[in-house]
Amino acid sequence: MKREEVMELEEFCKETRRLTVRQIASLGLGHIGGALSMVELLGVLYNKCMNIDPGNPGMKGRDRLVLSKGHCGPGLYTVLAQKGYYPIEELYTLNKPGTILPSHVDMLKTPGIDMSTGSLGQGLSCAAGMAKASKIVGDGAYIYAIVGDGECQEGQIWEAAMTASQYCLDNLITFVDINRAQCDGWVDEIVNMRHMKERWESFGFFAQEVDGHSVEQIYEAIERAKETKGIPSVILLHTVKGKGFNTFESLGAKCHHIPVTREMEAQALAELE
Ligand SMILES: Cc1ncc(C[n+]2csc(CCOP(=O)(O)OP(=O)(O)O)c2C)c(N)n1
Ligand SMILES: [Mg+2]
Repeated sequence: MKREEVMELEEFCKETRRLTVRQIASLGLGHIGGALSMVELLGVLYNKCMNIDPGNPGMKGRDRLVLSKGHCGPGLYTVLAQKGYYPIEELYTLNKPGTILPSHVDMLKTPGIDMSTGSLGQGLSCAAGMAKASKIVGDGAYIYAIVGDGECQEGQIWEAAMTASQYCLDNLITFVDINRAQCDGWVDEIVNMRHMKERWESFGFFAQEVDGHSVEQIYEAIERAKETKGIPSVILLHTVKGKGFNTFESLGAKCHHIPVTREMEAQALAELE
């Protein structure tokens, strides 16, 4: 990737972070930690990888993203607004009566959302089904799925992995956001998910590990995944919950679903100036 492209993407991500904080502060609370840890991934997907048309969200043969960790919807809503699926102002209606942006993603409410999620563990099965369907119709689409590291404690993730492997779904690219924290603490201390690469490999995946805040590393890993034929891919992203703001990063494992007051918003945004 050229230096200018990297800088452009990093600028896009900075704006995603600003708008995500503003959005969640407009409601007063939300899942900010896991929304901010996946910003670079979304920036790369929506600017460099996905075959989509914001003017025609239902375009036939489009690539699809399943945000299996559906509680992080606000991060994705920001990127969809930046890409023109709806006006930026919509972000400030987050989870309010009549909104098109509920706290967890809903394909019946939001243009650009292709699967409703929120009950952890289920999204990867949906994505595997979509990837199989795409193979049947032969539309050449890629299906991307984002799962949390805590979410990987759900047995259904591994059922989906077995299915993806069985059906040789090389058009399915799964990302695990390894921000090391879940709802109530550190993943390692609750049910550890160590040896993640080996686990996915043993389920028949091509597994890669990258710095989840490096747009270059993410892009290159996606390119390698696309070149790998006959088996599904997983990209393990090492990330930080609340990334980008000391106000949130410093909360450590407590940076999950938290109050975001106007004072916290001002403090955080001042950090990005
Ligand atoms: C089946 C299910 N059980 C519990 C929850 C409540 N819950 C919401 S977020 C969360 C923690 C998720 O942690 P992780 O997957 O690591 O996501 P991230 O750190 O990226 O926010 C839990 C337990 C849920 N949404 N679904
Ligand atoms: Mg996590």
